[in-house]
Amino acid sequence: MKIAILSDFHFGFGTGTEREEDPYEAVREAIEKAKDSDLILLGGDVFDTRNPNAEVLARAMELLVKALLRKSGTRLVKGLGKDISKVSEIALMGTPIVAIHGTHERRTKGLLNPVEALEKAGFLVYLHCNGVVFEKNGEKVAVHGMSGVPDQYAESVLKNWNPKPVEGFNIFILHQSITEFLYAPHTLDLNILPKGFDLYVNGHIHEPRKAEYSGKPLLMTGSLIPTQLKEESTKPKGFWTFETKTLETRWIQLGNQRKVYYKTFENPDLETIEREIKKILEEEQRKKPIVRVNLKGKVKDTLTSEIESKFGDKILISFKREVPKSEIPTRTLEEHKLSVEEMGRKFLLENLEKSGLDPKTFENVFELLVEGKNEEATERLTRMPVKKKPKREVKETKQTVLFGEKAN
Ligand SMILES: [Mn+2]
Repeated sequence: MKIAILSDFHFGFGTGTEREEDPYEAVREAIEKAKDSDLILLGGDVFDTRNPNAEVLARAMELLVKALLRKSGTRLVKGLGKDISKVSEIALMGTPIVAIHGTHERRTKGLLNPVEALEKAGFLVYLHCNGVVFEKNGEKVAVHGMSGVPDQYAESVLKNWNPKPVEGFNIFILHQSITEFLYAPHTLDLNILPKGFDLYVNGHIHEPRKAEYSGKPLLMTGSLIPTQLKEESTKPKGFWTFETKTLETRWIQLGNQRKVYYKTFENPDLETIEREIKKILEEEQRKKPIVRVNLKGKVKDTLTSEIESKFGDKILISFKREVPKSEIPTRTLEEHKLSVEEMGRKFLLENLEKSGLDPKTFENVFELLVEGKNEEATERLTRMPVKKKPKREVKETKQTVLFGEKAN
C-alpha cells in the first residue's frame, strides 16, 4: 500500500492574522499531492486548539472530505482493541484517514477532543492506545496509534497498552517529544517504544526527519506550517509517502508556501538590517515572507518600530531580543505562542505549585473549569494530596532564622 503521512496542520493557527489561510492552503495542496495514496495517516495537532470554533471545524471537514471522495479500494477489516462497528461508513468510502490527537487537542477524560469529534462525524478513524487493520489486494496493513499524552506519562501509558505487531505490515504512530529529536522539559526515551513494528511515525516535531529505530524506518512527520520560529523552521514544509512493499520513502515538498527567514544581528544599526531585508525582498516571493529578527547586544529602543514601519507591509516580521540574564526577560504573549486559555492554564499550574498541590492534576482541573464544571473541579482539588513542605516555605523559614540571629 502507498501511505501518505502528514501531521501538525494546526487548523486555526493564525486566526485573525495575515497567516490565517496558511494551514488550509497547505493542507489543500498536500491532500491534492497525496491523491494516489491508499491510506492517509495524521500524526496529531490537526487543530491548533482543543475547542476549534465552527469556522475552523467546517474548513477542516471541507478539506478532509476530499480524500474520502477518492476511491482507493482500501478496506477496514479488523480493530485491535477498537470497536470498528462504530466507525462510520462515510469514513471508509474512499481513501481512509487514520488520525491520533496531539498536544494541542488533548482534553481531559470524558470530554470529546476535536479529532475524536471528526471520527464521530464520519471523517476519519481515530486511535488512542488501539489499532486498526486495513486490507487492499490481499495486503494487510495494521496501524497502531497512541495519541499525545504528557511526556512524563508516556512510558506508563505505553506499558499499560502493550501493543504487539499482528499479521501484515505494522505501523506504530505517536505524538511525543522524543529525546533524540527535541528538547523539552520531559522527553520520551526512544528506546521505550515497542519493537517489532515495520515503520515508526512520530508527529509533534515540526522539523521533518528520517531516522531509524531498531533497524526500521522512523519518520518525523514535520508540520505543514511553521508555528514557532526557530532556525530549523526555514526549511520548506511537506509530507512523506511510504510504500509498504518496497519501503520506498519519499518527501513531497509543498510549493505554495511562505518562505521563512531567520536572521541574527549583533549590536545592529538600522542600515544593516535594512540591507538584509532588501536582499530577502529581491528573492522570488509568492507570499509575504516571514522574517524572524534576532537582536543581540546593544539595540536602539526605536529600532524595531523603525523596521516595522518601513517593511511591515512587505514582510511578516517577528522580533526576538536576547537580553542578558540579569535583566528581566521581556517575552511577549506572541513569543510564548500561548493563547489566553494557555495562559490561564499556566497561571493555575503556578498557583497549584505554590499551594503545595499536585500540579499533575492541573490539566483536568483547568479543563473542568473551562467547561463550567466547577463542582467537579472543587472536588478534585480538595481530593489532591498536599505536599508536606513546599520548597518555598522551607527557604523562608531559613531566612527568618538568619534574620533572628542577626537581631540577637
Ligand atoms: Mn504541533
